[in-house]
Amino acid sequence: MSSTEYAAAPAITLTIAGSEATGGAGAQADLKTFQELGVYGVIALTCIVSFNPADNWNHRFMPVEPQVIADQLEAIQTCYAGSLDTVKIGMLGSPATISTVATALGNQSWKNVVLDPVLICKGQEPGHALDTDLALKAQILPLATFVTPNHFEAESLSGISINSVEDLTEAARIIHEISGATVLAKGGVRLAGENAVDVFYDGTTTELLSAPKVGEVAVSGAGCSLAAAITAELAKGATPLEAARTAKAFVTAGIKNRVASNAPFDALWQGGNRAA
Ligand code: PXL
Repeated sequence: MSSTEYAAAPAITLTIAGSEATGGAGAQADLKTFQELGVYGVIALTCIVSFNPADNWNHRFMPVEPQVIADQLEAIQTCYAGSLDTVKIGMLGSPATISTVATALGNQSWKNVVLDPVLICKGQEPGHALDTDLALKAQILPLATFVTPNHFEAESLSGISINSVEDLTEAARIIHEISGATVLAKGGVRLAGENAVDVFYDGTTTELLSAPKVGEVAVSGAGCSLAAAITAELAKGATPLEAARTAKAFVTAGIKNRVASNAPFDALWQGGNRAA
């Protein structure tokens, strides 16, 4: 089914993610992407991020109590037992949240577990971020069927430094070996050249997904929307490679039609395809 056709009974698609108040990233981006692509989105909220305009737009980070995260997931998983088999995981933000989410994920079987391995939130205390990285790698990465690291996350997960598409391809291979998951490693604007290049690797197929860069400045919500679009397409039955291609086109259209704000970065518009 193409992304513009809507099923009579939409696929239920869960995101476990944080709120980013200005609407560019996080659960807001996920839900808008799900709606655009014709799946029924539900959210378990893990944290609330508020940019601080008075402090260089750093993130103020407020975790949701682990019990409240567990409660949300209990409600969702009970409501949709038997019909929910696709989940996207975004920002978790703390080791306690990661344990709670890992436990809830273990309570049922899943067809698609799409992990956007959000490792660093600007303004978080670095020691705390390291604990979070280790917990994510130990407890969530092994559950993932599809993982979408950006340049920084791909370096962290693979342990190699990435300065070229060849390096990014090697990192995608290493992350696949570690996790068993299909990998879409994103070069975005971080690698030199005219194109934003992402590398797809599923253990057999390597494919470069390339689109002309739209400026040289990263846009808020691109990573979240890409992973959410992959999630929506997988929920509708696309293959991982088809899902990655559709998601890349969705994000490219969203960046072309981005929303300006007074923050130093624009926000991706999930309705970008409608303007095309
Ligand atoms: O882009 C990563 C991201 C994910 N989730 C939340 C965020 C951000 C970045 O701002 O705030 C909640």
